[in-house]
Amino acid sequence: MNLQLVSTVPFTDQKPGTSGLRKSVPVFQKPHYLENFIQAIFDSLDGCAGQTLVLGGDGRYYNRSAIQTILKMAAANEIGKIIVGQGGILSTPAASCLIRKYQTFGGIILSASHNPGGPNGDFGVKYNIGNGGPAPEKVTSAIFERSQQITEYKILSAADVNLDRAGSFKLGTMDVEVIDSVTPYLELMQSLFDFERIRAFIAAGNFRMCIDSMHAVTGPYAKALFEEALGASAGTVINGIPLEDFGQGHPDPNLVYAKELVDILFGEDAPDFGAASDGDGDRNMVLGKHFFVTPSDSLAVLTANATLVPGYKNGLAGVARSMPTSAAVDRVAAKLGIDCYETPTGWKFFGNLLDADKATLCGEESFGTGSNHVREKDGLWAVLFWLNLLATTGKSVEQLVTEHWQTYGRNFYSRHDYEEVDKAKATELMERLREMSATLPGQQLGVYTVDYADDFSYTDPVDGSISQKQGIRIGFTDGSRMVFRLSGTGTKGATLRVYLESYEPDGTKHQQDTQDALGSLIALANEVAQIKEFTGRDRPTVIT
Ligand code: VG1
Ligand code: CO
Repeated sequence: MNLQLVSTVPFTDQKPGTSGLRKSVPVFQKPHYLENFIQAIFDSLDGCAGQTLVLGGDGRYYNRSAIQTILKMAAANEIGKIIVGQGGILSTPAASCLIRKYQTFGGIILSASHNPGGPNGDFGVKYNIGNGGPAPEKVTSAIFERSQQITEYKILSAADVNLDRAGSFKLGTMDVEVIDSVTPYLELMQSLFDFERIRAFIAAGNFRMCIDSMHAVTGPYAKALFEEALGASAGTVINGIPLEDFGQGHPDPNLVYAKELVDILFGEDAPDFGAASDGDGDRNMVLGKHFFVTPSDSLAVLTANATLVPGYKNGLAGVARSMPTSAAVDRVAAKLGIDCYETPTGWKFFGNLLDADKATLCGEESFGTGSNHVREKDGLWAVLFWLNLLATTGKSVEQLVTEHWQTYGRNFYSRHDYEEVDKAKATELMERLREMSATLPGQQLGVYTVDYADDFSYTDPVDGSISQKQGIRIGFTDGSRMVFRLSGTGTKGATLRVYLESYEPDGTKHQQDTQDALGSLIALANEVAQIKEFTGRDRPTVIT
């Protein structure tokens, strides 16, 4: 085995987005593309020689070969040890769990999350720091800067290693430990939730559920949790075998892409509870019988009832939500007398708040919920949290949510995505809104009066770092709001996201359809942003 120094030139497009570097598989397969980015990570991590890293991915196409490359590069870069998931597989929350459990220097997670997989699908690489969470912007910027100066990378010329069996071996002078991550993840979940109670609730026989792993990474974890540890019947987990192309599906747990599950929960003789997770296992969608829980409401309900769950029985230090997420949780925080933080989109912004114990639960409107047990959002954790609440209260999902609205009022909420639109036009649309925002406050737009309008800027309360241009928000005097931003995870053209929210305190109006309740706001958003003119689309690709 010998060390090779390979000459290379920079790729200009290696700037990480909302969650790591995401590109199509053919881009990652270009000679030196993956290697450059990995070398840039090693080069920008001070003191990583001799240290331990966690490595694994969501099992999508190219995962296995990328892991082999990264192992050989890690050995050549004098990393001390790599803990790698069996078969190269780790869900994102399980990777975070391992980094924390073994107190490693950090970890490399290979995932493009909810983006489709396969030879023409997407792939991604993300670096997580020692707290188990996504690297903050100062680290990702340093990696990008390094990638722009790179002239060579180091790799060991060695045969591929066998990752399918748990065990330890050497690669050059580096230790490699292949582990099954299901057990440590299961143990962490058992430390937070009342498994006995949930088990008894399921065993009583009046409750049925369906968990959709969407052919992605959560299958083995979900089977171990729900069918084995909690005793749900075999077949409770559907699409539970991880496939490299996710069965040609789009592993995004929402009403459009998780159609199979939605049809079951909204069909005849539907089960009482349904949930789905995404490609890498950090997102969740929760459904009741004929009932959809908006992720923003899910965060609010979990917050309001957190003390019913053993892991949170002493209450929460605070909560945090991303800016476009609805303000439903703010109302709960106010009632509980705890702080509520508003961060830019992306889990990396929650890390400091969790580390400093300013927030215990966090959430995003994009089907992401989590807590201080790891530093990533965690899909199965959210499912267990809901099960724990159902078992403890004996109430249905629908009852828990509608009673919540009666107490706090309802934040009607919807996101409209315009996927794969022209990038230059979408940028123009955003620039126009940015310029307009200065003059909007005080103006009358239809029936609405603008209270504030800006491009969201965030100052981290822990380290003072500032993140600007995080999305245009236009708030109205009646408490309703619209937000516009461009996705930082897409790989084709641009994706415009429009977030719409209004508040309804009157309990007799809570049963309206969301799109109807938001109808006039939706029309206004289309008009204000001239969406049709800029995108050429007269309707969104995905509505959630
Ligand atoms: C999207 C979501 C964001 C989430 C991010 C990563 O980002 O909106 O809330 O944190 O995906 O989630 P964007 O920039 O496309 O809006 V995952 O499950 O893809 O790691
Ligand atoms: Co994900």
